[in-house]
Amino acid sequence: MYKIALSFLFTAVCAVSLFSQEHVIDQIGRKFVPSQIKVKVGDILRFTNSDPFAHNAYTDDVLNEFDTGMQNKGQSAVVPIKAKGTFNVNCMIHPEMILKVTID
Ligand SMILES: [Cu+2]
Repeated sequence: MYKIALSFLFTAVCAVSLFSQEHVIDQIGRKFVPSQIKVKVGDILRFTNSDPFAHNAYTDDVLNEFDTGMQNKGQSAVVPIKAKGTFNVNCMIHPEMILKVTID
């Protein structure tokens, strides 16, 4: 029974990883790194903060709207990609921070 459960879990993990990919975007030196990214619907963006001060990531895009809230050093936030298109992500604390996301 244990082996069956384990193989089911393994299959489920493989299936998810086939269809959904996680993309890590670091917030470091008051920049999103990388500053441009190409993703697919169903993928996940993980925003990490390597700076010693707070950041935020948000977009006003109608179809993919999100706001990670305040992220302190070392914190990360996960955001799902819901629809095709292109949009910019900004940090409300540092308006010069821009990430361009292209979804196909
Ligand atoms: Cu910032």
